[in-house]
Amino acid sequence: MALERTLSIIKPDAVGKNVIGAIYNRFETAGFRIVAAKMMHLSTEQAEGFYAEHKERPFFRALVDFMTSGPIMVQVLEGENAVKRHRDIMGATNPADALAGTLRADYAVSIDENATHGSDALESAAREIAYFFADEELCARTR
Ligand code: IDP
Repeated sequence: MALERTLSIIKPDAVGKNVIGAIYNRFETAGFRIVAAKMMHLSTEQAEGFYAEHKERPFFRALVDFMTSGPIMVQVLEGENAVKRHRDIMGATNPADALAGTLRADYAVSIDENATHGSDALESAAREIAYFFADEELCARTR
């Protein structure tokens, strides 16, 4: 297995529920190391840019409105097979389909407000990490 980095977002609904620490605990328990993190309140332009691949989808405007409705926590997780393992920890996009014990089963209420984001492939992880963090903001976790 390869050491990978993936982009994680705790979305406005989960930040509003005050479960940042609970979610970080899941990440650390799973063996991920957080190598960068920041709280942000996205502008409309930032949210539109991040989700540009979805701009023709019917839910795009609602998604941008939701993602700008409050602060988010953005972090880079590092670990073995991080992209896929983080997606497994999050659970299905629609919380109604998410397996018990996943973040979306525990913290999301609907497909529109589904608590977390995670990169879906190594290529998108690299692009999404660069969208939010400069190279020098990524910290080596060697201890
Ligand atoms: P993902 O977040 O599980 O990778 P994507 O298909 O990339 O799912 O969609 C991005 C986000 O857009 C989802 O997390 C969800 O918030 C929203 N979304 C996706 N599909 C729908 C839908 O059918 N209705 C409403 N919102 C959706």
